Amino acid sequence: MTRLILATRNAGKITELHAILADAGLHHDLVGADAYPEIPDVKETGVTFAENALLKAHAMARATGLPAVADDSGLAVDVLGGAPGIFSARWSGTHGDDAANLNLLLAQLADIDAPHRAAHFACAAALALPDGTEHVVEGRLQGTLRHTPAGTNGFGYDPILQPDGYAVTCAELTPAEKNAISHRGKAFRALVPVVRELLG
Ligand code: ITT
Repeated sequence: MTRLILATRNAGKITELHAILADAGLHHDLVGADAYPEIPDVKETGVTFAENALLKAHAMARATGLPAVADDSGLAVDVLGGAPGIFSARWSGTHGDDAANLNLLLAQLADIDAPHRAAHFACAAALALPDGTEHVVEGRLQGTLRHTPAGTNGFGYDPILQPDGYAVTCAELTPAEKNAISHRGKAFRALVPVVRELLG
């Protein structure tokens, strides 16, 4: 079975990616970046989700000699001109502090009423092979930001993003319900045929 590295150390993403890729019929040996603790994190120097996803996938493919997929994702808020965007994981200054990031964003938007609270999750899904072959696709989930968090599922900004057409937040959806409509689900389902074509 071909090994495919999931080039991320974000536990929330890894859980979702296992489910999304298995549901899409990809039966490769999926291994998270945590299996390679000696490989340093790549600096996210790109200015788009696609650039950063490719950076992460190429770094892992080069270091392991194995094909790798990576996810770069975030929350883009209309009234903030698309921020936090690629800075979503480090918005409060501490990388990966989900609670601090969410609370800072809520404080910044405290005076903004519902009609102006549109936002979307974005995800770039990249595949890189050790020979430099690459492919990247993107997915989005459009919604509105709540004033107070609700729900305990998921991770990151899930408790405050209410998808359009739903009365609950992403953190109140089951994992399967979120994966069916999410930015990550859309992007990685679009990447699966490319993985199959290149890896068999
Ligand atoms: P890796 O680089 O190791 O993959 P990371 O957490 O640093 O992990 P990103 O740079 O792509 O990943 O940042 C993604 C951030 O965007 C994440 O920390 C969340 O705050 C937010 N985010 C992305 N997808 C999300 C989702 O499905 N639900 C909630 N928040 C999400």
